[in-house]
This record gives sequence, C-alpha cells and structure tokens, in this order.
Amino acid sequence: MKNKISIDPAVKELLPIAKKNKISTVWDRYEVMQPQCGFGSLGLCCRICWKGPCRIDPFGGGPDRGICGADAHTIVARNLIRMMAAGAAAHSEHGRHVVLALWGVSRGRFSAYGIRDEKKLLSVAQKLDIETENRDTLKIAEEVALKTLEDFQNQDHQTACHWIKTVVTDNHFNKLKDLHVLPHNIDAVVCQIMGRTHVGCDAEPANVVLGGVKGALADLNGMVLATELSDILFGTPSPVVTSANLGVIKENAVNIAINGHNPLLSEVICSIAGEMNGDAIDAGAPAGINIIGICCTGNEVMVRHGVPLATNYLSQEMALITGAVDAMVVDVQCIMPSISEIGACFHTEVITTMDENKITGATHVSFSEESAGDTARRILGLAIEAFRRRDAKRVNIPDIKQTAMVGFGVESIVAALAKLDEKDPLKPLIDNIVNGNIQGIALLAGCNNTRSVQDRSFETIAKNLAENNVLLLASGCGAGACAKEGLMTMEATEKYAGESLKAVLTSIGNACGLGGPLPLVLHMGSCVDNSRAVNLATALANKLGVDLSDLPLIASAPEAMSEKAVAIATWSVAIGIPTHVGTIPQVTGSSIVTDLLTEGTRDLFGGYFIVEPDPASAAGKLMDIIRDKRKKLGI
Ligand code: NFS
Ligand code: SF4
Repeated sequence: MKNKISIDPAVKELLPIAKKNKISTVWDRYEVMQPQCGFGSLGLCCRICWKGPCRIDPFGGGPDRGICGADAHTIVARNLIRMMAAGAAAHSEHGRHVVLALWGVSRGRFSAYGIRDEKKLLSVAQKLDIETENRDTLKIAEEVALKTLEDFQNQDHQTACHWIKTVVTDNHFNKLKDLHVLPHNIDAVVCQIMGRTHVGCDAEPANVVLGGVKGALADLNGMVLATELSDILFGTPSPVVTSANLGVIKENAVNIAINGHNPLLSEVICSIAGEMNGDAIDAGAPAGINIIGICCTGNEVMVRHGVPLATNYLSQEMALITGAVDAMVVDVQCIMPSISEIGACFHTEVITTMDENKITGATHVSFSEESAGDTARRILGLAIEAFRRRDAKRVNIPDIKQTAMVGFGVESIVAALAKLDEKDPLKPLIDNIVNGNIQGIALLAGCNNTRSVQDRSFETIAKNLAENNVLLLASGCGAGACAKEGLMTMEATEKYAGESLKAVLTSIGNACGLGGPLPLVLHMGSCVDNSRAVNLATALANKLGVDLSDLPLIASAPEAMSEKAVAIATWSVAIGIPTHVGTIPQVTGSSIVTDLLTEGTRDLFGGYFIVEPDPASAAGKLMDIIRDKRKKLGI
C-alpha cells in the first residue's frame, strides 16, 4: 500500500513514524472512507432542501427524479456550479483582502505594508486605463484600488468587470459577452449562483452550467486582481534559487511553517522574522528562525523571496510529524483540520489567524491589517516558546530536499527573453514555437488528491511533455510537486528535456548569465498565480493575432481536488484552453452535463475538458492536442 500513497520520499520516510505514534493521516482516513458513496461520486445526490436528501438511481429502476421533480441533469449541474461558486468566493475573498490592503496603504494606513513595486503599480494602472503621468504614487495606488473594488460593486449587468478584460483577447472577450457569461460583479455572480440553485429555481442543465461558467470567470477575475495587486504590495517574483521538501526543516532552528493562501500575514512574518532571531538564539536555536512554506502561502513567499517550500497540500500533516515544526501558522484554504490534533501530539503550536477560519484545538491569534506587525511578533514569540518544549528525541527530519529555481512570473520570463531580443522579447519564444523547437506550452496546476498517488501524475506528465519539447509552467501544488521532484533545476532540463527544448532553455539561460539552461519547469507561484500563465499566453495570442484556443496550449490539473480547482478548470476551458483533469469529476451521473463539458464547450468557447486519470495516457492525449493545434495553425 505504502508505495501507492505518494512518490515523495519524505512522505514515505515519515509514514511509519506516524503509525508508531498512532497518528492517523489523510491516507489512513481515505482508507477508512472506502468505499466512497457512489451517488456522490456521480453527482447524483441532492441535499439542497430538507425534503431530501434525494438520490437518482444511475442504473434505472430506482428513483429517476428527486422529490421536487429535479432530474439527474438538474441535480448534477446544480451541485457542480455550487462548487464553482465556492471556488470563486474563496479566490475572490483573497483578492478582496489584497485590494483593501492596497486601498489602506494608499490612504496612509497599515504601517506594515507599502508599495514595494512601483513599476508594477504603473503597469497595472495603465492596464486599467488610469492616468499615471506626473501623479503621486499613492494617488495612483488609490485609484487602482478603487477601480478594482468596482469589480465587487458594479450593479450594471451590461458592463463587465475591469480585470477580466485585461487577460483575454479582445476577440474572446466579445465571444464571452455574446454568450452572456462575462461577470459584471464578482460578489453578485457568486450570489446569483447560490440563488439560482435554490430549490425550485434554474432547472435547465445547460443554463445552470453557463451560470456556473460566469461564476468561474468571476473566479478568474478575482485571481488576476489578487496576483497583480499582491505584486504591487509584496514585489513581483524574479528568479531565485531555493529548496523544497521536508529537509528544509532545521533541527537547530525555530521552525515556523506558514500554510494557507493569503500572503498578507505571511509577508509580514517573513519581513520581521529577522528582528526576533536573537530571541530564538537565546532560546537555544543557534540557527535562529527558519520560515518554511506549505501549500500556496508557501508558493507565494517562495517565488517572491525564495523562502523554502516544506511540502504541498497532501503532506502538510507530515511536516508536523517531523516533530521539529515549532509553530504552524495558517490563514485560509486547504488547511487540514487534523493539524491541531497532530500538533498536540507534539509540542507544535498550531495557530489560526483569520477570524473566519478557526480550528478546534488551535491557538487563535486574530489578524488585522492595522496590527499585522504586532500579530507577527506575537506569533514568532509563541513559536520560540514552543521550541523550548520541543522533545529532541522525537525529531525525525528526513534528509530530503531538492534545489529549486523559482520565481518565473510574466515579467521575469519577458526579462529573460529580452536578453535574446531586447526590442521584441516575445519574438524568440514565438519563433521557437513556430519553428517547432518548442512544440507547445503546458500549465501544470492544481491540487493533490488522495485518489491519486501524491505528485506522481505531475511528475509523469511533466517528464513526458518535456521529452516532447513542451515548455512547462507550473503553479500551486503542482509546482510544489515538481519542486520536490527536482524538476525545477538545470539538471532536470539536461536530463529530461527533448533536444530542441533543451537548446532553447539553454540559450535563454546562458543569455541570462545562468551558465546553463532555465529549469525544466517554470514555477509561476500559487494557484491564484495561474493568472500569470494566462497573461503570458494571452500576450502570445495577441501578438500572433489568434485566440488562446488556436495556440498549442494546454492545462492539466491531474490531481485536482478543491472547489477552487473546479472553478479554475472551468474558466480555463471558458477562455479556450483544452484542460485535463485526472480526477473523475462528480458529474458523470448526467450525460447532458458530461457532454457539455467535454464536447459542447468546445463549440462555445474553444476549450473543453479532457478527463483521464492515468497520467501517461493523459500526456499522450495532451500531445495529440498540441500536434493538432499546430497542424491547424499550419506550423
Ligand atoms: Ni490550489 Fe493552493 Fe494546493 Fe489545490 Fe489547495 S493549496 S490554491 S486548491 S490543494 S493547488
Ligand atoms: Fe430532493 Fe429536490 Fe430537495 Fe434536491 S431540491 S433534496 S432533489 S427535493
């Protein structure tokens, strides 16, 4: 069973220790959960009202309608789009925090924050058609914040959100407009999904799904603004060499794991950790404070500041089982509620920080932008106190970590390409796509899932596509997987890239003075930073005068799990990208919804879902799509 759990060697090393300590992990709970409910897996269980729960018999003979009369297609469609709404809400709450922080900063509030990247502020302002000439920085920031807030407030259905226009081609924007799926207001669209799926409302499955697509595009809008404004506040990523996997935990340091998604607190923790190094040393930790990241909070600080990544979603519990994490500080999303119990088996202080995200058994330190510095100091203090209680005999840190060169946002990719062609940086990339040295571009994104062997699908697909000369971008837990597997190194490029891809990555790397190729997989950041990949792809499409659906471009979330992943995969399809998921979506109980997602969307948007749990077969299918797109482009 063990080797079916994860390909991560650190996980394999720690599982017996979990067992010895009688700690149940996500994999144990998965096993206990078997067999999982067939109705739920097919999307055929409805709990939308208290006449239910109702379930449809997928084999016929049993009920073919719920008590209210809803059929399988309505039930499946409603369940699906409620997931999209939750995903959009999660990302957009994140975005709202960031824009409110920027607004506060622009009015001289929130002393822990400032404008770290003025250049990015100006470029964002230009994208939003905001005047920048001879204007005060904070005034520009205020206008950027206020214009962004309109995306949460606009009540005019005819006017789309501002941000979405900046990431799709004009042609596609008009297509989405004609299909009435452009969001006008993120909050309103999420609210509308909840309303239209209430008992006795929208029952026409295609109409329900299109309502969900609008929500998914609201999700995209929320992600773009979160990424772009975070860069203004915290800096735009640039290439940095760091490391990944549990070996980044240090025995002789106070280890603080930051886990979750929202960078507002973790940024402040990182910037003031140095202040309290002395206290950590006094407490007996000669290496001082060691900040390590988990999940997307980890990815955010990794690509911006080179903070090492401890692990990705599925193995967050394993970080605690090392017995050497003194505090795990969590904010929002993808945090396993089990961590407080596991922390309690050791000396670890598990600290929740957002008032809307508490966990029983954890210590809650309430975060607010006004007092971010004090909150961070208090948290660092709690970690140092916990360190004093650490039991050295129970420390098991796997000596496993990989080097990772990360921090490839659009700006840094363009900057690297500019070394080849200063005037027209995208040209070398386009030329190499056209001449076939680069066959296509793939974005590896999304979660881990207990339904797959952890990280294996990412590794298999990445190596397979790279061998076929596909340029690889990654974000979220997919990026975490690639980093842990050592795929973000020059050596990986040497070893796994096809000859022509290797030559291109080497010429760019050498032009940048790296003395070797760019890494095999380019880490763009957190899940929210999927927007970076869209920005890059849209820049290419615009330059070529085509749509995203014409490009040899694919996305893959082979271990997708969360509602956010459902929203992301859906907008990816809606903006024209063939999108692979390796987890069977909970929609197969409806042929109408299934056909719509895998076929119908192709006519409407140019993008569609490819469902394939086997990673090697998935890679083959994705290569076929890339070749087909090239053929259609005549290249
Ligand atoms: Ni994305 Fe990141 Fe990971 Fe999935 Fe969760 S951490 S936002 S949802 S599990 S990639
Ligand atoms: Fe059953 Fe209809 Fe209520 Fe759903 S909404 S639980 S199908 S009665």
